[in-house]
Amino acid sequence: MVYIDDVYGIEVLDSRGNPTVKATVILSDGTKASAIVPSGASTGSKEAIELRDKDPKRFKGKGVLKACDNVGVIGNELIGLEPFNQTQIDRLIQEIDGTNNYSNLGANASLGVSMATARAAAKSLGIPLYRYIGGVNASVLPVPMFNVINGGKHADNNVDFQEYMLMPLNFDSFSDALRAVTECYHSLKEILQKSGHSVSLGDEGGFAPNLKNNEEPIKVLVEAVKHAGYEAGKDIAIALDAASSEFYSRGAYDLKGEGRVLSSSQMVDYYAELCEKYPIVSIEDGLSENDWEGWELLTKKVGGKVQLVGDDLFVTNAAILAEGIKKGAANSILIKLNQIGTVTQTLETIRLAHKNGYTCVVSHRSGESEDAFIADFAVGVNCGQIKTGATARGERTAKYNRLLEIERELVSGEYLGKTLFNK
Ligand code: 2PG
Ligand code: MG
Repeated sequence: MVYIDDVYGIEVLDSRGNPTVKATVILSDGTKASAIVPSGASTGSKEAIELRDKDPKRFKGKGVLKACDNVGVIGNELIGLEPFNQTQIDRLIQEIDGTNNYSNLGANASLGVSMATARAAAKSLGIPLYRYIGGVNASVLPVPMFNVINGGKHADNNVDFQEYMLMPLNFDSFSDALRAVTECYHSLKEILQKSGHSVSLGDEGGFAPNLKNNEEPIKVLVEAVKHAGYEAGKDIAIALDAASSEFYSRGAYDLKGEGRVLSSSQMVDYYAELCEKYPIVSIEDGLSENDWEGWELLTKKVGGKVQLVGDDLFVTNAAILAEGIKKGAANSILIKLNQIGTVTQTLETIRLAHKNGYTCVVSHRSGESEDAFIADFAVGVNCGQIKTGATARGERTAKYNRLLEIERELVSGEYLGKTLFNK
């Protein structure tokens, strides 16, 4: 029998230079595997708790030494157990914490152990992580939501919407699709440079120029797609993450970059208008996590033809997603493991979404690391979409490069871009 022999956590750094948890699991057969937990900037208020030390003398209070200790606390209860029953391990982690949002031990501790255990189990069996997660069924390479213009909390510019993304649809393989959007990224850089804009990068590898308003980046993207030799709407479509909870205050949407404040229904009309004018196939967090009525309205108005993704709204939480399903809010969910705290709970949320016809988009956080767990995870759950930034900055390319390797391994892996939005 192979069992868990040792578990420990160390404090490492994420892509913003903030400390984060790296958990390591060692098995009795000598297998050693680690996982690094990511961290968000525009977080949903109901996310599982990220434990920070709050010691002002270290990393301006952002240290995670307590969470690293808690990796050991969880580990003590796991030693002697087989690593292959992920559900049992994750249930135990939930029990040890004893709350429903990891406010005791921290979701950075729980998730670190959960991911490192899955990785150790796969390694011990000699199979890739995506195969361990998805079994023989794991075969779909995800369509990237490729974030090329960053605004909101992820950049130092005047753009209110957080993410302007390209989705390569009309391609036969993941590698062709990735090449195409990367070519658009380079075209975009040229266009921005020519018009005198900054090409400094935001947190997720996209450019962060100051532009006239929130529509301007969409126009520039359409131009970049054309410049790279592709057809916007046919080959490559556009996706947005407004992350609007960040600019929702006192019941309205304060578009500071445009100097206007919109009501919820005006915001819905604004999106409907943008979808008429541009080839937009997906909008994430178009409305605030506290504006359920707005979500219902938007879903009624454009949900028939546009993917509406709940991120801050659902926080990868099955109970909150169930509410949304009942209300008819959104038709898709963003999947971030650290919003909920374990691999098993994440898989439960994905099952609930799929059962109810909601699509799932596996996602990075704006604070990331070289860990490419989500690349394997997206293939393992066959969800068909991944959001992991631009092909710049090593923590983003780590995921794309891992997917390229998986594509090679799968040989007959499917890329479903052509059918994703035309079933
Ligand atoms: C989002 C994410 C990732 P953050 O809002 O979707 O792009 O950002 O990790 O800052 O929450
Ligand atoms: Mg988001």
